Amino acid sequence: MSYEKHAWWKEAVIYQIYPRSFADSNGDGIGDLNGITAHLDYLAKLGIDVIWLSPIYQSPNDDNGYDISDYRSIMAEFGTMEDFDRLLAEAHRRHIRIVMDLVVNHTSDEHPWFIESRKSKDNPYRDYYIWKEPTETGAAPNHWESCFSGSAWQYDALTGQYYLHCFSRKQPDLNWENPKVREEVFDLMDFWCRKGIDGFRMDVISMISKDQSFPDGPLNADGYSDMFSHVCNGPRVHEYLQEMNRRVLSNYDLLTVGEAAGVTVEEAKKYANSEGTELGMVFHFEHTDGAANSEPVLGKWTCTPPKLSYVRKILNKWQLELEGKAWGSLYWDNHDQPRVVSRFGNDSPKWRVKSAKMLATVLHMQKGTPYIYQGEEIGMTNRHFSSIDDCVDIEEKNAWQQLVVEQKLIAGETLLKCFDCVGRDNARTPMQWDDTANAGFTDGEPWLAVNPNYPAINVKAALADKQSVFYYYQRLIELRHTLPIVVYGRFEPLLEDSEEIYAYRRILGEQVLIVEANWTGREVACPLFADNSWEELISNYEVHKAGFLQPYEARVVWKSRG
Ligand code: TEU
Ligand code: CA
Repeated sequence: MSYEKHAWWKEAVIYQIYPRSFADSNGDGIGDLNGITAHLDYLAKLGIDVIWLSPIYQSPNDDNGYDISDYRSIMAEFGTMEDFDRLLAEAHRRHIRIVMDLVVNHTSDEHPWFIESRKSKDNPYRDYYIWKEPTETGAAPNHWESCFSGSAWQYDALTGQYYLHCFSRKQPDLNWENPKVREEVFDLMDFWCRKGIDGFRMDVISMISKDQSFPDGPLNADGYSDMFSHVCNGPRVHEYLQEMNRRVLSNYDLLTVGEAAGVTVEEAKKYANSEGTELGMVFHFEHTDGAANSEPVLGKWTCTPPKLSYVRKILNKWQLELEGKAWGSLYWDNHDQPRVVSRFGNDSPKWRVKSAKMLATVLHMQKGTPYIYQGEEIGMTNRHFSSIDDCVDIEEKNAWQQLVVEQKLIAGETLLKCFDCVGRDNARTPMQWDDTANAGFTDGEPWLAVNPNYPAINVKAALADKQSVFYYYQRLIELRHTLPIVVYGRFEPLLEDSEEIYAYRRILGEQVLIVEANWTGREVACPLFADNSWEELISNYEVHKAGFLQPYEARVVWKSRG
């Protein structure tokens, strides 16, 4: 049976670890590398093939490691390079690969390159970053808004210029137009490849080429203009990635996934093209950015869960458009997203397990490489924020300062409710290992409060319950490892107008696999696509009702047409 071009990462299931919140081995309340090593057997039991580590490099942690001050050393709080070498060796011994998070759109302002760059206009490192003169009135070069609120430009009095930071002011953007910057990046990538890592997740890689005219645009109600169309998928981004591929990636057998803010399907066909001249795959954000907010100034801050038709239209489009042209990634959760069972499912005690399994089925039976975020496999949920003091994420704190305190564009309790629904801290509460103090995450004081529902939702309870979300994910992973149709089968949508059922077919040669999932908490009539001759592969119900799907019921059946 001929499949498209084989690659190990097309058949793999990836598990993302946010090290700060995974497991603390030394009682300082902060997760660390030795904590991960101590839990590798758990991940081997789940059956995952790859661990994607969120950044573990030296960082002042303005953005929890996404602000790097030394790419070649391990963050002191996470451990030492010896701890990393041990983690890598222990993971490989269990046939688990390690993918690092490459953050090279920007560095920390405490990186030696930036410390030099800001010293003078003629410093050799000046052009490692993006510096511009003020306007005649002394204002910033344009009205671009940072992803973390406020101006994307920071004035530096020492040399009387502004520098660009698409994220926090402590995350100055690197100037990729400068061939020396590209050289430095390729060199640090090679350093980690020579250590034996197995790939990179590339942070906001779609933003490394900016429109060099830095054009301004119409102002939003908050007085700033959107920068995304001028910094995403820029004029030289594919040139840079093809150079990166030639200089580094093509020398190793790596998984590469680009976190591509603003990527469209058309652009994805370039970033993740089947000829392998750039990256293996990309993350898009169309389904997680959610329905556009009715209040533009609120941007992502909303509590309205996207309707099934909205989510299905997007996921089906990506399935159909990439077919045979590029490889895709599949995810609901990561360290920037709310917990999927709270955002798209139902995290009430009655329906949490059923809806978590339904969501997992919808995603993991699709074509592409699936990503599981720590805790998703046991159905961890969002937590409740009772005050802004509960929040530690820079994106949330800056939004509060601008929208509530300075501009008074939204009431505090309204924005706090939005943090409950979509704030990034939801994904960063410590991993819930058992029902002992702090969910077994630490013997110390956790850096971020543990979700109070940990006594009921934790790994120990999940491993003791054969009907848990954990064993359901384990079975989904096993299906992907054993049935080529799950990896390589062509995707065909079904019931595209339903607001209740997500259904689709996968076809490989004579084999057909059908997925039916009730997205709602109500029993719904479901035209069966399969008679009793079909074999059931997995379901979150043991007993079915012919012609109906029970609340949040998901079923996968298959047969060979031969
Ligand atoms: O995220 C980039 C990005 O687009 C996110 O800021 C996302 O838009 C937002 O958080 C969700 O609404 C990457 C990292 O994943 C994120 O953790 C970092 O804060 C950011 O880049 C800067 O490095
Ligand atoms: Ca620790």
